[in-house]
Amino acid sequence: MNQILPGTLHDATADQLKKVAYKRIATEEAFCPPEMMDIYRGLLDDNSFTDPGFNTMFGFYLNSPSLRSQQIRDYLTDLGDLRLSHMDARGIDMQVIALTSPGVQVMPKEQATSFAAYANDMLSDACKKHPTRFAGLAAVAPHDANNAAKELDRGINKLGLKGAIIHSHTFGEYLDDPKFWPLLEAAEALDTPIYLHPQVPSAKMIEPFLDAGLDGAIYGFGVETGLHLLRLITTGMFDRFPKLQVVVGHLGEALPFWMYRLDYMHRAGVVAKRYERMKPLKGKVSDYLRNNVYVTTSGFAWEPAIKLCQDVLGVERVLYAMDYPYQHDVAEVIATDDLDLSDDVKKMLFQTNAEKVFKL
Ligand code: 1DF
Ligand code: MN
Repeated sequence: MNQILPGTLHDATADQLKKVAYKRIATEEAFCPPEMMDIYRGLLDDNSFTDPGFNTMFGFYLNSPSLRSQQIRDYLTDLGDLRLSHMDARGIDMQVIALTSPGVQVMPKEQATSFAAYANDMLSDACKKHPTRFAGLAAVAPHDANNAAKELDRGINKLGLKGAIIHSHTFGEYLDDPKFWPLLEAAEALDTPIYLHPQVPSAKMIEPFLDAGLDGAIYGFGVETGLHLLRLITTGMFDRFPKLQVVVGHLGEALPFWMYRLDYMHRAGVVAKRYERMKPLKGKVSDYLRNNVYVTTSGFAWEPAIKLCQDVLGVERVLYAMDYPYQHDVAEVIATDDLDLSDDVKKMLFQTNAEKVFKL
């Protein structure tokens, strides 16, 4: 399979899509209420809010005259015909939609809590209007964890949403901090997955990424989010919440590739009692990756990496995702259709794994 570069294969068209024996369910798709664009504009203009990651990301998407920013602004805010027409043109039967990164996690606590509820109502309405095309994940404000737990319950049980979206760190803090545990506990009790989606690295981490332009989706996102997932494992969050399931995009943000070394060096660290926070776990790092983590193919229409994940995690743990509207080439859909996999495994990848994980 050849690598797909933006601009080269945008030319593939919908008529090149094959008729396939599965539904294509894309599981990491983003939206942004127009009101959140306004809040983000306010943050950009607020001199007392100085998150370098947010400023570079939304300085670009809100202010750049580039075609990419203009289109992404238009596509993000639509939950109707424009989105549906793009799905049709790319052969996507259903999107699992979530508030775009960083969601409410850059807002002050109270605003974050109320805006999450507002966005969830909006997304739930769109899903009810198009029940065969849209499913949604609930936004929550991790920095108000008790209310986040309540909002997740409302999202699942009242609004019909299918999981929680969390955009990695919240003001530089990670979900293994006990202050966030009520949210992990709620997700486990509700038997609903947390989608741990990337965010730009926090102020503490971003400097050497930013000065080379590597802070965003090219690499900083993956480093930040892979680190977050690994912290959840090594700090024992899955021993504490053994049924918790976390969905991670971009093929697990590289952790499946690292699996052997993570097991080896984690054990070396534990045996040597080198770190206070690296305690023995019930299982190996790889056991948690196989039992508590699902990965999606967002941004990775690439056979060697998809096959590695299926190999080391199991075919039931790898789900298709597109990453609309940040990456949505029909050529990538065709490439994923054309993977050298059995019909059964392809149907799991595109359809049935997502149906099980998100209870669609
Ligand atoms: C980008 C990509 C930005 C993704 C995102 O949120 C995002 C990007 C602001 O390409 O700048 O969520 N993504 O998931 O691929
Ligand atoms: Mn994404």
